[in-house]
Amino acid sequence: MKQKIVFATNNAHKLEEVAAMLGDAYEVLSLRAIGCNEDIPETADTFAGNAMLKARYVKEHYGYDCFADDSGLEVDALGGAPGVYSARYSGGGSEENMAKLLQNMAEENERGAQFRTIIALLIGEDSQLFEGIVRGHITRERKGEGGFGYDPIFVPEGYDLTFAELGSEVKNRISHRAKAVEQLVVALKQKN
Ligand code: ITT
Repeated sequence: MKQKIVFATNNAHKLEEVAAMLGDAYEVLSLRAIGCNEDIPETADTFAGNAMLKARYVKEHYGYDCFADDSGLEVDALGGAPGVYSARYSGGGSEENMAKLLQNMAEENERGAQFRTIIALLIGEDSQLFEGIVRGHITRERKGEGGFGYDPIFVPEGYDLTFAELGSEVKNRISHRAKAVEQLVVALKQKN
């Protein structure tokens, strides 16, 4: 029988990526699937803090074992910004976020950056954190239609194409989220 686990996210792209990574052994339930339609507060100033807030909220209000992902893009030349504020960087959506980032980087030749995710897992009384990082660089213009968020302006190390151009098969193998989900799977297997 498939193991059911709740992923405390409102981001359909994250849900799709993680469900693909976890494969057939797991049924990943969305917040909507458990009747949670609230916007869970993300008031911490670290990925770990926010991931734990989201997971705890679901555990406390809905009683499910669950995991949550807090993630973002950290740009070296911007001192790690937008970081934990990646989703809210411009006050608009992904297009506006990318436009603001490209503008802030217009005069910058040092273009190193990384995506980072922290996954918080709550099972029973236990909590665990898993981290995944993928290094790369910021392009000068947006390229590709796949993925979500900042994918069209991020080229992972060892590739010449953006995550949006590489497509989900490659991204789901090498991304920050893939690295954290690998550890999540090990932990879920141990708990089972
Ligand atoms: P939940 O909090 O409901 O999970 P969210 O989109 O608000 O969804 P975050 O608070 O973790 O998620 O914000 C992460 C933002 O960082 C996300 O909106 C994207 O802009 C960016 N991001 C994270 N992972 C990404 C990825 O794999 N590719 C591109 N952008 C990503």
